[in-house]
Amino acid sequence: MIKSAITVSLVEEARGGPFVFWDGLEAAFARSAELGFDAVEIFAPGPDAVNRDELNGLVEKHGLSVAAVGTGAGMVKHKLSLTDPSGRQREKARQFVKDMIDFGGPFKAPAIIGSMQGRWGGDMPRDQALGLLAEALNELGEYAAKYDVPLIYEPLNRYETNLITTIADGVSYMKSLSTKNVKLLADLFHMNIEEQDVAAALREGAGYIGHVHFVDSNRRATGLGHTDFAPIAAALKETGYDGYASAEAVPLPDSDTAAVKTIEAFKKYFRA
Ligand code: LER
Ligand code: MN
Repeated sequence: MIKSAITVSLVEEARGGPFVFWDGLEAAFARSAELGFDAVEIFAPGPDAVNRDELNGLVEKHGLSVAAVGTGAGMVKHKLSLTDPSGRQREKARQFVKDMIDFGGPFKAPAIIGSMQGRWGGDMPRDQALGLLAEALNELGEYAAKYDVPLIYEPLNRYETNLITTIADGVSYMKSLSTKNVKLLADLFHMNIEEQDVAAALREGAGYIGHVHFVDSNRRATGLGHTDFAPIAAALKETGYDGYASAEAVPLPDSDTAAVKTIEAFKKYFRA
C-alpha cells in the first residue's frame, strides 16, 4: 500500500526550497502525526546533524517512520558532486553519501541522490559523467544493501541536471548498472516539466520506482497547481507501487496549509 510522507528541512542555506516544514524535527514530527502522515522525509545538513537517539525518540513517540534522507546538502553546503572532474572531490562526495546511508539505514530510510549527481560540461563529457555516476551508484547501491534499503536515484528537470531527466532514460540507466539495489525517484514536479505524459511514464517505470515526490505542477502542495492527479494515482496503484508519496513542496502559502492540502489529496487519491 502506498504510504504518505512529508518533508522537513534542517538546512538553513536551502531556505525557500521545496520542503514543507522548516522549524525543527520535533515540530515536524508532532504536526505530521496529528495530520495522519505515515512518515517524515528529512533534509539534513549532514550525517551528524541529527542526534540518533533523539530521532529514535521522535519516531517512537509519534508512531512515524523516516521515509528517506536527502543528500543534497553535500552539494548545497560543500559543493560536492559524484561527477566532479576532480577525483578527490568525487571521493568526498561518495563518502558524504555513505555517511548519509549510515544515518538513514538504521531507520530503514533510503538515501536520495538528487543534486549530488551533478551535471556534465566543460572538461567533463556526458558519457564520462554518466560512467562516473554509474560507478558511484553501483558502489553506493551495494553499500545501502547492508541496511536492506535501496539507494534512490532521482532524475531532475533540465534546469537542475543535464544527465538523466526522464523516467524512461532512468530505467535504461538502471538496467545498465551492475547493482540491482538502486531505484528511481519519480518527482512529479520534475516530471511535469520533462515528461510527455506523467502517468504513462510512471507505468513505464513500473518495478524501477522506489520513491515518489508528491507535489503539484508548480512545486506547491498537491491541489495548489494544475496537475491532474487521478491518472497519476491510478498508474501508481495499478503498477503495484508500494513506497511513499512524499510531499517535497514549497511551504506556500505556509507550511501548515501545504501539509493539510497534501494529506487531503493523499487521502482522496490513495485512501478513497
Ligand atoms: C530533490 O529531491 C529535488 O527534487 C531537487 O530538485 C532538489 O534540488
Ligand atoms: Mn525531488
